[in-house]
Amino acid sequence: LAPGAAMLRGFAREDDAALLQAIETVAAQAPFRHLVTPGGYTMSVGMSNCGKLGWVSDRSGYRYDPLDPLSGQPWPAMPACFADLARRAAAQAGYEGFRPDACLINRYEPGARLSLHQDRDEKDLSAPIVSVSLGLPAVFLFGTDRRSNKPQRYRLAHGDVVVWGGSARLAYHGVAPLADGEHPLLRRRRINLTFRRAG
Ligand code: MD6
Ligand code: FE
Repeated sequence: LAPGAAMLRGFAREDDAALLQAIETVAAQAPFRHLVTPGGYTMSVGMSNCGKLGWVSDRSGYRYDPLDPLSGQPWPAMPACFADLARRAAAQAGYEGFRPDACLINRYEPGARLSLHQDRDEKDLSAPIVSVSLGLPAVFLFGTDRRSNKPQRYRLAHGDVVVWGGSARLAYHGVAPLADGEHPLLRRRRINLTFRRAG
């Protein structure tokens, strides 16, 4: 993808059943919801979190919060199969010792998209981000650290993992509107897990 960023095709494939089971358990406690941006738009992507910290947005801004604002309770613990996969993927990409404390779970239905953004709410920008794609394929837009540069497009399919750090850490990126389709495990959905060291 770029210096500091690696594409691990199919890396999560053999864990898909365990991951989907764990996602269901998390979502039973912390349901997917459509957050509102500081600008007042409702996001088309449904979001939940697990781990010590969860990424949330509302009219007052973006932040990592130890509590789910819907329930007032801590986010569900990070399932062992999540943390283990993230650690192995990071190591494979050259980032040894990755211990994520936050996992954002994004759910896309046909038409849902994520506009170009930088991930810069994390305290320690030297840790990588590990991103796991499940279900319907998506077009991932990946630019540079300047919003005005036209992004490259990459197809992300079920089981693909992107590890992203170093000089790519502040690249602008997004997801094009999800095309409709039918996935054997996830039907008409895509789920993305992004693991971070946020605190
Ligand atoms: C997604 N991913 O693939 C959204 N951010 O659904 C992200 O926003 C992202 O995949 C930072 C690093 C990797 C990512
Ligand atoms: Fe991002």
